[in-house]
Amino acid sequence: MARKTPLYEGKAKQLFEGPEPGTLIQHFKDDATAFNNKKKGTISGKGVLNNRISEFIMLRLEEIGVPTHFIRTLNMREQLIRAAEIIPIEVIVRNFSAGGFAERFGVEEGLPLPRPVIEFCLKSDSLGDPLISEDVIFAFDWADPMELDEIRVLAYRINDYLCGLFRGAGLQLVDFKMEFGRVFNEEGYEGIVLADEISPDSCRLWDTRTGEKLDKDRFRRDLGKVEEAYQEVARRLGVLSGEGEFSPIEEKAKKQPTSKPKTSTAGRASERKKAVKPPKPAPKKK
Ligand code: AIR
Ligand code: ASP
Repeated sequence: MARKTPLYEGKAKQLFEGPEPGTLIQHFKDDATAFNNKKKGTISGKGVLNNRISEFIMLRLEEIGVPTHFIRTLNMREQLIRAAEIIPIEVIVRNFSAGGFAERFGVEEGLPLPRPVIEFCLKSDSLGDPLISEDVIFAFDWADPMELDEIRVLAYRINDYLCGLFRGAGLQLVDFKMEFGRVFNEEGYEGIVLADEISPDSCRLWDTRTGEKLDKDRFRRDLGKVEEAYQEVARRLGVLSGEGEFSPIEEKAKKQPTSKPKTSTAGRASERKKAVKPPKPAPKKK
C-alpha cells in the first residue's frame, strides 16, 4: 500500500494528503497534552473513540445545516475531510463557569451563565493560546467582521444543538472549543466550515446527575479513569461498536470538494473579498 504523505502533525492529530484534490486525511492519535504541551501522555484508545465521536457530531450538525469539513470516516482512526484554511482562532463557548474562565474571574466552577459566553483565543502554543478581542482579530486580519459574525452565529447554533444532544445522553455541555476554516472551490471562496474535532478532548462534559467529569479534565487534573470517561461518552452517544470492529456509521452525501484554485485568495481576509461568493446552495435533502 502506498505510504501517505504527512502534511502536518498536531498534538492529538495528524494530517495527510487526501486521495483527491481538496481533501485531507485526519488521523486521530492517542497522544494527549494539556496546559499547552507542558503535560504529555497517552490515553489508550482515545484516537479511535474521538474519531467516532467527532464523526457522529459532525454528521448530526450537517443535518441541521451547519457546514463542516467532514466527508467520511475511512477507518478506526482516520477520516476524510475537506482541506480548509484554518482560521488561527480557538472559539470557545461556555454555558457554565469552569477551567480558565473560573480561574480568570475567581469564581467557582459549575455556575450557570445566564447566556452562553463566546471567547476567542489565538491558536498559539508558544504564546499559551492568549485570549484575544475582536479588534485584535481584525487588526491582524485573522478574520474579517463578516466572517466573525458568521462564526458567532454558527457557534451559538452549534452550542444550542449540542447542549440538547448531550443532555439526551445525560451529559451537561459545560464548555467547548471549536476551530473554523475557509474552503474554496473552482469559483473561489466558498465559505466557512466547522473544522478540527468535537470530542471529549475539546469539550467539558459533566454527568447531569452526579456532576462527574467525563472529558479531558480527568487527564489534565489526574483524576484517573481517563479511558473509561471517553468510552462512557461514546457509549452514551451510541457510537461504541463491538470489540475493535469497525463499521462506518454513515456516509455523508456531499458533493466532492475540488482543490483550492492556484489563484487562491487565501491569506489575508481583505484580499479574500475579491473572490466571488457563490449563492448558498439549496438545503440538502435528507
Ligand atoms: N480547549 C481549549 N483549548 C483546547 C481545548 N481543548 C477546550 C477545553 C474546554 C474549553 O476549551 O477542553 O472545554 C475551555 O478551556 P479553558 O481551559 O479555557 O477553560
Ligand atoms: N490544547 C491545549 C493543550 O493541549 C490545552 C488543553 O487542552 O489543556 O495543551
